[in-house]
Amino acid sequence: MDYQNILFDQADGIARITLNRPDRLNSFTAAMHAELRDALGRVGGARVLVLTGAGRGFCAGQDLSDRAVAADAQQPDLGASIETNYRPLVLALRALPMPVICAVNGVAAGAGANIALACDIVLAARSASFIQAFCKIGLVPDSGGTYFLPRLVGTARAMGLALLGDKLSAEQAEAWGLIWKCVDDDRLAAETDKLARHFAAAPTRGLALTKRALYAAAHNTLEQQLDLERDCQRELGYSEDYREGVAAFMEKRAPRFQGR
Ligand code: T3D
Repeated sequence: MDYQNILFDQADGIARITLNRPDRLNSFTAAMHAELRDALGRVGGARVLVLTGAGRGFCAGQDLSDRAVAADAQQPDLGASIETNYRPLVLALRALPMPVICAVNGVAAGAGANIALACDIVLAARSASFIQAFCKIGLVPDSGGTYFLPRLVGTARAMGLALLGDKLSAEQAEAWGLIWKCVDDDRLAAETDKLARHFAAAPTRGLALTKRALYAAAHNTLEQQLDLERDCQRELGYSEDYREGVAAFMEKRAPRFQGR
């Protein structure tokens, strides 16, 4: 598939997807969703995925010019749009068997904010911001917003963000625990690359199961979680990376993980 709305490349174990409609703050169209789905289907061989945006914004959510209709015209079925596009995107990001870094280079609004929160590690430029813009147009937070927000920042802050739709600065997002880290704008690319290279040389299967176990904790009992940890450890105990990690420790050298 030729990409018109995203950029995609993959090298040295690092896959990168850049939302690429900068004149519309990388807002989502059906075509961009289709390209994203295609690209996410191609990252299987990578050991880390980086998602970012081109230009001054990360993503302004749904392209609203696709939604403006005359007063007497039939309104679009937004449920169908969620079912076809946003829901599969969030689930695909969470299910990927490698860390997903979101480098939030500018404003992340509406579904753009929540797609960022669906990623495993969010780095944001200091000038970036997060806006639950849905309430301003009569919608609910989607793309997992009602799931991620209370879990990440608690109900009181989630309510304020979702009901008011105020701009949350990257610094405040870090202070509240909404994101991993806020970095100076001119450091975002370098910090993202450093993290991506770290993950590309890490024990990928261990990280994949760590991600799965931490997300499962949102709905599991302690007993279920202990069982899951046992099962993960059993599987990883037979991995080449575990053997290499222990050998490197004993030999007092840096490990060479192959992601197997
Ligand atoms: O519909 C469904 O399928 C259901 C799912 C919905 C999911 C959603 O995401 S709903 C929420 C949709 N998003 C929004 O409501 C956010 C709309 N955008 C904004 O509020 C502001 O643009 C921002 C706060 C994000 C940034 O503000 P600012 O002042 O930095 O930039 P700007 O001037 O508003 O935007 C720059 C250009 O991008 C501008 O175009 P122009 O005037 O230069 O020709 C603006 O119209 C365009 N743009 C920004 N966001 C969108 C957009 N165009 C279409 N759709 C957008 N979402």
